[in-house]
Amino acid sequence: MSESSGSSTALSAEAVARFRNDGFLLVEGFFTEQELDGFAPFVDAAVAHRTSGDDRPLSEKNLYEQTFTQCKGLWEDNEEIRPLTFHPRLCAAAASLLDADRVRLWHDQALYKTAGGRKTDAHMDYPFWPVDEPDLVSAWIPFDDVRHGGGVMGYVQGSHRLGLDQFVDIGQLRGGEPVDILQEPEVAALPVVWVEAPRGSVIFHHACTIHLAEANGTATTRRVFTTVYLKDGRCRASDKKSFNCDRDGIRVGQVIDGPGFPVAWPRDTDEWPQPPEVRGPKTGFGFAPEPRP
Ligand SMILES: O=C(O)CCC(=O)C(=O)O
Repeated sequence: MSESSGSSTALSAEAVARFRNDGFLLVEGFFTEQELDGFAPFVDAAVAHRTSGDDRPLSEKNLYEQTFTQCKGLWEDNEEIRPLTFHPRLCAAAASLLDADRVRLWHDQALYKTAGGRKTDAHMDYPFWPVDEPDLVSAWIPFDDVRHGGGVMGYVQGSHRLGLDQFVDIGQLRGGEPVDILQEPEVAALPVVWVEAPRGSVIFHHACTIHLAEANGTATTRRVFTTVYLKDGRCRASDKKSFNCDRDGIRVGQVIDGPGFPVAWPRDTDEWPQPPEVRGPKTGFGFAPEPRP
């Protein structure tokens, strides 16, 4: 079952209620063909730029790198991507789902699962992020239809309400597969819902929803862009490494704001946010490199 985003309001009350119950929400027809035709080439170019010089075949990459190519902070060095990251209706939808008057960007990223890319291991996002409350929502935006066999996402329905905070470190797979959180008895009792996502759709998920993805058995890259929004007013909860918090000098207990966390909604100007002056290292996994020539 999916929501259609035909109206000018971001999401219906029924859709918001479904998200609160399930911990995820598929919204079909969120973006037009024209919008996606406009954005996708810029994200493709940004990923190509970030990964240029890395010619290793999949078999020579570590397990994590075989999952997907992750390029974070693309809005910072690609001004053409800002209208997607700060897309007003997307950000308004995030605010509705978070029941927030104001939301900030937590981060954006490309998650490109190349042909033959392995599954995304089941995990929840919140334990990665040093935020005092799990008031964050992700938007998963495919540039093409994502059908079974091609890296479809699965969500453990209602898992965001279990109160779990188990850290499944899918970023450190050098020692092999991580712990399988799906085997935890309270998780195993809940259904995994696989969600095929047509081009134009968005899948939202709560920061505590356990999610995973199939391997990509197709011959083409599963091109996905994601954004994560944070309810305004949340504080840094720990000194767990956070490039963005550290860059903006946000200490434990302080409110998370600053140039790395621009207000995404509501915005009182037509100008897109400007990136922080300090850029991160040029790595696929890291943050913004020097601007593209
Ligand atoms: O795209 C994927 O395979 C995983 C996505 C994910 O983990 C996320 O959006 O938080």
